[in-house]
Amino acid sequence: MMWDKREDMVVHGQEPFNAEPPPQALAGDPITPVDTFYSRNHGPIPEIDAGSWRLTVDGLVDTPLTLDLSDLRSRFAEHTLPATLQCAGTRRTGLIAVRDIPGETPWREAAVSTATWTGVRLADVLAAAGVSNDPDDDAAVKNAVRHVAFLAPDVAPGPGQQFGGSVPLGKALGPEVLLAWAMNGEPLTAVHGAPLRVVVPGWIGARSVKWVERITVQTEPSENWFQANAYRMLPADAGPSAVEAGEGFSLGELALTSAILEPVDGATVPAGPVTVTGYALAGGGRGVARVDVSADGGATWTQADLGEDRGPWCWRQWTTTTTVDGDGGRAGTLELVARAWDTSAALQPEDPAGLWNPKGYMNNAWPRARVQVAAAVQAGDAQGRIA
Ligand SMILES: Nc1nc2c(c(=O)[nH]1)N[C@H]1C(S)=C(S)[C@@H](COP(=O)(O)O)O[C@H]1N2
Ligand SMILES: [Mo]
Repeated sequence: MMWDKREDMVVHGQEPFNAEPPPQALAGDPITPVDTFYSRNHGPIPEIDAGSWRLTVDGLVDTPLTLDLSDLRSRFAEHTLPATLQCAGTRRTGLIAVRDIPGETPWREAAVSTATWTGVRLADVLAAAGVSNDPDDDAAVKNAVRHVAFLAPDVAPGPGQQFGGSVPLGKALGPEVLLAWAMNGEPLTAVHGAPLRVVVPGWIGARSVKWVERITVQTEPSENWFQANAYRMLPADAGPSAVEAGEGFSLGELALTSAILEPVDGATVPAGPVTVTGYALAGGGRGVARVDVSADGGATWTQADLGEDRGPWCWRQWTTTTTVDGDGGRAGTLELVARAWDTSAALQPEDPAGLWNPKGYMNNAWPRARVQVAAAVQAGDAQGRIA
């Protein structure tokens, strides 16, 4: 497997490299091993010489900076933080089932993963450049006047542009936003952005710019193709092919979502108790408050047990055991459904139909998995086998 990923990755494309793990691989431990972590790329992966690499900080700053890796390590405090990254296209297959979305990667439920990231706070680097973080300015004021844009060297073939994007200054100054050089305690690999990437927890993965080499403070959001034209929520009747810059609205904070990881859609399970597992992720630093699971298509629900809480920037794994009897002991089909609430009491939308959009972003409808229940073992079956 290319780029040091596990053999059973679901590879959507080699060039650019786009891959997600099989859903079951995300169940259990909230921290995703690096070889299992999804990867989303728009162009060729640059292999950057860390020694000659430099980071430029410019724009509306008092003191423009040029920093190498040892400057970053020596001048700023190191921070480590667990955070989930989620691609805005995750679970696009659920929207494609509503209506086809040509030309976009058919991501399933696993274009989302969690790592502990180590690096320095973007806020500290911006402070060194003289960007004020006046506590008397509230976030709204900071966001209204300034944005922090990131630029990387990889050029995507379609738009023929380097990858970039911005976040409002209020977000950029959050203590959770890192310039990271390590992932799960290991140096970043090329595919995940070595030598340095931005990590913007709680926002769409596209803002966590890999291989970052320039950070610019400016009055307007980034005009980079990947922000002005892509990663936008378009009205359902907009033409997907010729998107004008600025059409629709820019995606930013993630929306509350969840997925079923096990059993997978289409699996066969033996009659009796079945363990259902998944993840739930609340965007923007909110927490996951509750997850319900139904084994009868949503007629009745049980509350799942939430896994370890790794803080507001991380997903929560969940699990529950439900008894399936496969239609009174005979083999049958049933539908598992999950639904999550966040700490603002928002509930995921039930139906993906109303969420459909031409680029297929942000499907956060209730996840469903249809499973076959094998007939219960009959008393007197000497083999004791499940049909
Ligand atoms: N330079 C650069 N940064 C990038 C991208 C890219 O193509 N180029 N893809 C973005 C998108 S859309 C996502 S979802 C995340 C994926 O990060 P990963 O490959 O480490 O999982 O990186 C983001 N950062
Ligand atoms: Mo993404």
